[in-house]
Amino acid sequence: MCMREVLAACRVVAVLAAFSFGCGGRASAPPSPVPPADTVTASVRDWRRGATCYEIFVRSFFDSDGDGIGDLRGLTEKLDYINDGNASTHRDLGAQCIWLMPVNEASSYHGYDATDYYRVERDYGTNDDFKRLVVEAHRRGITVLVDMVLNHVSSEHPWFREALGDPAALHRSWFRWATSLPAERGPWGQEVWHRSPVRNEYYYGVFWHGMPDLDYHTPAVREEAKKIAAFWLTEMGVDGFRLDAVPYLVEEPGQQIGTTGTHAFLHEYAASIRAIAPDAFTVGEVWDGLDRMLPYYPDQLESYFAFDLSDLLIAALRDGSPQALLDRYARFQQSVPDARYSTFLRNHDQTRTLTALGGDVARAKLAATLLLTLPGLPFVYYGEEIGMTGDKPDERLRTPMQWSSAAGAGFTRGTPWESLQADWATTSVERQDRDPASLLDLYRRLIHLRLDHSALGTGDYMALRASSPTVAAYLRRDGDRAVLVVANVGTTSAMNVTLTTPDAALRPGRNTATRILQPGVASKLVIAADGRIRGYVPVADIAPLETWIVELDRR
Ligand SMILES: [Ca+2]
Ligand SMILES: [Ca+2]
Ligand SMILES: [Ca+2]
Repeated sequence: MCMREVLAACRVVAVLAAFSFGCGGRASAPPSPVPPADTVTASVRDWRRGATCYEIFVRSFFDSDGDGIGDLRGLTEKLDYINDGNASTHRDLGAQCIWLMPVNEASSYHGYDATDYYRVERDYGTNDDFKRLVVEAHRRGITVLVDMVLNHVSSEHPWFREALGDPAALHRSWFRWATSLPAERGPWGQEVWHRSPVRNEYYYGVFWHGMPDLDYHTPAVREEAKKIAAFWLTEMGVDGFRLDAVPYLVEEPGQQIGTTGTHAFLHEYAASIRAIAPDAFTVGEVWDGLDRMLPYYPDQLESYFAFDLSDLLIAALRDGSPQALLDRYARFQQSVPDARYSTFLRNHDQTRTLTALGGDVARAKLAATLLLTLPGLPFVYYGEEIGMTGDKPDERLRTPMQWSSAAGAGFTRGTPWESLQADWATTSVERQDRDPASLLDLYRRLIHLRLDHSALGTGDYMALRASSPTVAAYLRRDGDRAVLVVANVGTTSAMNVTLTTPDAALRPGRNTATRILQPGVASKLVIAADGRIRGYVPVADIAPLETWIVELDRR
């Protein structure tokens, strides 16, 4: 999907015009009555505790048969790279879950335009290949999420072909039609009513003419969406879904984004999933700021991606200024029920992290360190862990995984479906695998650290005031356990930086401060009777882009 361009356009409009008609829309209140907020079951919480997820584009991950296209058997072969299922080994990435971009049969290479929701994309293999992948993932403790695109189908989908050809067709009411061209434009000013190629009429498609929107006012469409979810949960064995473009699901007169109808449908859809699979996890794409995300809680999907935090994290590294990032995390923690938000650096619609950071690996390391020590459920986009690069167009954000310096980057023994990035021979898993200074090694250590330290995995969050504007400092606390992170996002050393909390942070007493990612100790931290941290200097000199992650231990 090309969501990025449209939303980028939206933001420009909003900023330039200083008002936001249409763009982003006015978020409606969630439907009432509201059932109990806590719909997350204990076992769902279990796999999420300290977990990191890994986003995969199957077409680009690993090709098992030499046709140049990544496939499900290839992904199954590479599962040990993601997680080998053995808690005592740390040479795997350690991810506890995978999100697969669409795997259903579709028109386009990316899969966001389904032609058959009940069949795996034939380039990727068969339904049985998918079931074997799920069995092998589960054997390793990996939760499997698949992308689910409900807003629209491909214009090649049989439902739409039939409805287009015959006004009396069974699926006619599954789409929206008009006999004359409506004046209505889309949320970012685009054409949304498209001329039928077969008769004098128009149909609605918010993204483009090749993706007609389904009409969720039609009860049979809502039932079909639930049936598709049931199929993937019970027949195919998945553990949940990443839901594409959820704000656009249900149109109402004069309103296309975040409508009351959309919230009502998400509520109905999530309830139907819970009835089938109480532990299923759902994470939605609401590409907007925190305030526009909040109406999607507490009783719709479990989680949503925090685009705000992603943008602010990249900006903090670019600008050498972390304050806005730290403040926004605090707002997320305060506003989102039970920390039900998902974090990431970049996804398949965005310039890759290393490219966004000007190719500076030290900055990419610090970005990973912040992402994986801050709260939320973090997602890592495949290849990010080795510093793969890529910029628009979309295909270049989704290039084949660079496994080795062998021909085809070890991705295929044939010709890759999309050409490799120019640095494929030097930036690879093989090159970084045994290098303790590599980005890959850092990702592995951080992901395992998050799993092993409950303060990082599930602890609360408190930002500290630092005397230097380039230093990010925060506490993660879980009961008596506490981890302090101090990072210099600037390009010069931060000398004798003092840290302070406005409120009580820890129990009174003396704490040792031991570094947990590298060897080393920071100064002792003495907490006075009021529990505040005052003028604490953990270390005399924090180098540019250096982080101190220290475990505080009360003695
Ligand atoms: Ca293949
Ligand atoms: Ca392992
Ligand atoms: Ca729609």
